Amino acid sequence: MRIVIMGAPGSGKGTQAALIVKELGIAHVSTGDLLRAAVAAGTELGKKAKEVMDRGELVSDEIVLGLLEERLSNSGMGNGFILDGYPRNIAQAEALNDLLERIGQPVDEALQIDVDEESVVARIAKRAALEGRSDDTEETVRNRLKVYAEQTAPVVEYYANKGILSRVLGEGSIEEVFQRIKGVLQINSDS
Ligand code: B4P
Repeated sequence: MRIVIMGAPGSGKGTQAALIVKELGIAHVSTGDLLRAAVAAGTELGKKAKEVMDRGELVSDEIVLGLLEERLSNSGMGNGFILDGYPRNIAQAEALNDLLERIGQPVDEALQIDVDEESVVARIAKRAALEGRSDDTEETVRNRLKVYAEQTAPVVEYYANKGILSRVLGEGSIEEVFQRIKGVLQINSDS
């Protein structure tokens, strides 16, 4: 199964992607994690990315596509994958479509997690207190939400037009959201 998971910052996409990966035995490909790894490694790319991430903006399409191509060419993709945090604008959606067509592995499912802004702000404030991620400050989060509305929300329409979009309510506990996702993906872990 090849899945794209989408949602506003704090909607729970990284959290739910990790649970889906465990259930289906597919690979978890998070562009946010790939970027944070580059930042932690102190590479030139990481230094450039950190400045952009700390402002709550999107890192350049070219950099992110390069990281993604590298990751998808690694082993461990045999059972499929879930893309978490990519695509984040229409140009990335089109680049992804071309890339996956080229390797004969098109996306089967696009999953959008819907959460209202108040919940998102509260969740990220909690994570900021626990983890201290440098892009979780109130000002940056506000900008991330703005960038999401302007650039990422149209990607939902892109997958709706392809006929592969499902929407899931992201309110409630992590487990409740996961049960909804399992329903949509028709995962039956009791069988
Ligand atoms: P990401 O790493 O994708 O960060 P995110 O949008 O905050 O989502 P994340 O997956 O981490 O959080 P989640 O909602 O699961 O991106 C970070 C930055 O990297 C971007 O701003 C951008 O600069 C850059 N970037 C990444 N991909 C890019 C791309 N393709 N192009 C360009 N730039 C890119 O969870 C948030 C919190 O909520 C967690 O603490 C979690 O525990 C909690 N939570 C989850 N579900 C919950 C629930 N049901 N109830 C209560 N809390 C819940």
